[in-house]
Amino acid sequence: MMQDKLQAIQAEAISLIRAAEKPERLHDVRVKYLGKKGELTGLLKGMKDISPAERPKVGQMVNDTREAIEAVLEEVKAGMDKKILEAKLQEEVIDVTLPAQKKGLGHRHPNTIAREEVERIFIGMGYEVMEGPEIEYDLYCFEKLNIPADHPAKDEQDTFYINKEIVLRTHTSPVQARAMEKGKLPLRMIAPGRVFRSDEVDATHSPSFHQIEGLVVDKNLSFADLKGTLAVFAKELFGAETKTKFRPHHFQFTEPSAEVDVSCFKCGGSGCRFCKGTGWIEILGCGMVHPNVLEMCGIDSEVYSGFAFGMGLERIALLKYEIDDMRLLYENDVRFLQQF
Ligand code: 2NL
Repeated sequence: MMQDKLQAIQAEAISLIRAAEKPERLHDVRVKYLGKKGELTGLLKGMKDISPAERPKVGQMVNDTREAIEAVLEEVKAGMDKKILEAKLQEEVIDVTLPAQKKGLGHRHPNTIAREEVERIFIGMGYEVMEGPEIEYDLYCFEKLNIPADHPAKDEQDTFYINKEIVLRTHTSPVQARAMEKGKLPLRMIAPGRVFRSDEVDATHSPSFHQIEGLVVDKNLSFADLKGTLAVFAKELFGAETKTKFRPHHFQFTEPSAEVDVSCFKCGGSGCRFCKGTGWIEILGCGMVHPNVLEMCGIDSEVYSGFAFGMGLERIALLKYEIDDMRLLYENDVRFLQQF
């Protein structure tokens, strides 16, 4: 009787196990037959109705059945696990022969391209590139450049103060004042870098922009040397046909001073939309270094003279690459940057 019952349970359980399609079904079978409230456990609970002499034999039979079901469960489970793993490996296979995803390469900023171009030209003429602090002493930013505390020229540049003596530099001239003070002459240098003015942002202004200034100090330098140098620079930067024009101007640190125009590289000087019909485009300011500046930087102005010039890097970049709004230079939109 008991044996028949057990055999029926075993056959039923095994056929369910064989028919199972996923691990969850196997678990259901385990619970149904071997679990705490399962059928085999139920049989064991009924042992009290069996004569004590029979009990070990029946107990053994129940255990055998349990083990038989267990063995088939394990076997089928192992087969299922293997299949699941194989399917997963198949699905996640990586084709190492597929072409790699291209990494987006960076791009030089138009400001950087323009700065390196200007540097290249002056390095070719024997100039050294020098840098200095963006946070400067008032002394180097104004005083040593012949801009005294109460002078109206200082008003225009009287901008970001850290404290009474320290400012965000308003031009890169202090780099040059420091170089002169070092005393190694003759001096041929350019000073590129970030400068700060309290300007509102618009198409041609920003509170933080870049300058490149140049300075030469030597014996017997004249305005002719300045003119020749900048004429060569303009030809290199805008093309061999470029003409230069010097207009008298005033700067506090140079005397005499001039602003320099180049013939329009778009129309060659006949006048177009680009040069607003004038044929000329202003690119920089310059002059002979004021004797006061030389003296305040420890140079004997009776023995040495110097010339200097300064330009806005953004202005050069906007001109050269025909960009009509300076704000584009600061937005760092790659769709814009990639064009240069
Ligand atoms: C401009 C004009 C200029 C200078 C900068 C200079 C520097 C020293 C001595 C004398 Cl240490 N001069 N720099 C001279 C003339 C003009 O810049 O329009 N810049 C954007």
